[in-house]
Amino acid sequence: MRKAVSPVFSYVVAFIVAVVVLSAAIISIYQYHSLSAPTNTTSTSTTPSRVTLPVISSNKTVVVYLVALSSASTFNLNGTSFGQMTIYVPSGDNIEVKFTNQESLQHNLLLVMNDTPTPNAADLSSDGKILMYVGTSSSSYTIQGLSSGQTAVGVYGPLSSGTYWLACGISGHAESGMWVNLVVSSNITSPYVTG
Ligand SMILES: [Cu+2]
Repeated sequence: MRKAVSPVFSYVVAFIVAVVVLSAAIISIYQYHSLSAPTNTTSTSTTPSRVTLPVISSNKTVVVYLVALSSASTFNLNGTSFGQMTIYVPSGDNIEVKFTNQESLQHNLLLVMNDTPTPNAADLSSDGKILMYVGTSSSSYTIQGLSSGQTAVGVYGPLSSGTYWLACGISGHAESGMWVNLVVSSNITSPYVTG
């Protein structure tokens, strides 16, 4: 004999399912809106992971620390990949990048004024204009970088308004995800990072 299911039990199950579905819908709507929100100074204050960056006020230099972490995927910067991190800097400021490689694989860091949304060439000079070489040189950046445990520092500026990447220049590394966005705008009053 099949045991009859109590109507009360059925209602409870239906209620739980409804709550789960509704929660998922609310979360997905919230995420959609937070991703598509226009970038202006009033809406970005709601971004959960917004962190203020240090500035050397005497020479308007924004200091950025980037690390190729050994604990994350091979092609990461501070544990992020594929432009998950975005750095916002006021127009006219300088940027000082301190780059450390913790990985066994060599990595370097280039500042690129990009003209494509994402890196899609093995050589980053095909995707924009390379402005700075950290931990490498203009003649060897596609093959050579810092060894594990090394740190290098680069300073560039003043930055003009536009979009840039900080990305590894070794062939294929940026295409594999090793890049962060840098947005320079006169609408930004103090530098910060999200992601
Ligand atoms: Cu690399």
